[in-house]
Amino acid sequence: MSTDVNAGGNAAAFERAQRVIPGGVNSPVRAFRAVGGTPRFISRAEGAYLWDVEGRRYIDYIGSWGPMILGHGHPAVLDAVTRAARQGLSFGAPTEAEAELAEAIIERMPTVEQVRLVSSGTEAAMSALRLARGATGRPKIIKFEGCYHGHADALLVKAGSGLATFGHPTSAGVPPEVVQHTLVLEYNHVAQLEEAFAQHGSQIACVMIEPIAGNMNFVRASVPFMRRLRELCTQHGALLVFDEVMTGFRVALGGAQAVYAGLIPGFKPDMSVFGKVIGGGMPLAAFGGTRAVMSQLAPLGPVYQAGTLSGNPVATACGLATLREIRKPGFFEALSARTRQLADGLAAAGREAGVPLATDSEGGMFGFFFAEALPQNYNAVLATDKERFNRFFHAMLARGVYLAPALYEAGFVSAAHGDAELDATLTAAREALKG
Ligand code: KE4
Repeated sequence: MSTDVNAGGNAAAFERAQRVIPGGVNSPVRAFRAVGGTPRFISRAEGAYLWDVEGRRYIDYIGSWGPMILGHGHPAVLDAVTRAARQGLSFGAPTEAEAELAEAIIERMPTVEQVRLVSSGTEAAMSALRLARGATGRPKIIKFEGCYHGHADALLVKAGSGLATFGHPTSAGVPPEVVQHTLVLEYNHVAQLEEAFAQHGSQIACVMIEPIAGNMNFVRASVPFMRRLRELCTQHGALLVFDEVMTGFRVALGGAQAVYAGLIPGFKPDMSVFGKVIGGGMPLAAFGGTRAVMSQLAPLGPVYQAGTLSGNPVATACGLATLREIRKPGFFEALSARTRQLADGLAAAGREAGVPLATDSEGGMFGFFFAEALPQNYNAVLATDKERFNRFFHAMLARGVYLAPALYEAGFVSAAHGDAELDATLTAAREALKG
């Protein structure tokens, strides 16, 4: 069996993969089904760049969907990972590095007193959900249309038929009774929040939210909405769970909760979910909260949660090396400025071309929509020009710029993206928008 997939390029690699892996991918978004065409099979990455198996180079704005905030192959990260690997890949026993990483997370997230390390954002969100239910003794949860918290059954839910009715599964294989306690509301809709708490307040264990929704491309929770959400959770004894898998250590060193604490005096979530950046590209995520809530977890308390590779020493070393770099003075200021420069440059290119193009960014995360204004909820995102997005995606890919292959995904800039990469990106965008 040939192992040299370079011979036939991306198409041959895709053909081969589809024979042995469903859809040829290990995560659906990678298959390019939202934008069409053949996915690029990556052979290597360095700095701000990816190379595919045909040797084509791309400026990378996916960054593994967020983790690669330093860029690919940062020397300090590679050194830490190599050294850790030589000490041992996995022990199934505690290591000091896990406490060090927990300390590093807590140091930057003052609302978090303790964290549990796991291996994926799905696992972290699922565990946070179980913990919220266990800590409150309540069954019901609220999530929002357009927010994604991984693929745990209870979170694969779309809005019910009427206001404040319970959700329906978004996936086959999820029995309706599994999601009967999941209420799905419209993002940024204060009246629906009021109604849901009025009807179910004493039964609601938690509200889980992406504070800046990167799974709707880039939609911010409004300040009035977030303020009211905090008030209602406090009033009814529900836990406010910030899913910061994407925004944590990405939109600011202190995550989106730092952004909202700057906008709403005294604001803080009750629990937080992290991933992506804290693993630096390796399988590592976490969930955390107050000591009182976290102490409900096994082995201390009645809420069970476990994992063979949780806190894996190599992944932990990768995450620690990454966090050491991003907390250096000036790191986030430079990354934020660079990302804002990109977002503003894309908007300017839209204006020059006479194309409605709304953009936004926070820290090292950005989004853009072919629309006159930034959408405020999922339905508004659906109403943006998807066909134009897909044409733009392919026009940019052909010019060596790799954007997220789906309208509903955010983009990510790394510290390795410099003037040359931004200039090339904006030149490509001006050309692509003429099409
Ligand atoms: P993972 O299980 O994929 O590590 O994390 C799930 C998750 C949880 N919460 C948020 C806010 C997330 O964005 C994610 C995963 N993000 C997607 C990108 N939209 C990962 C890419 C993929 O599914 O392949």
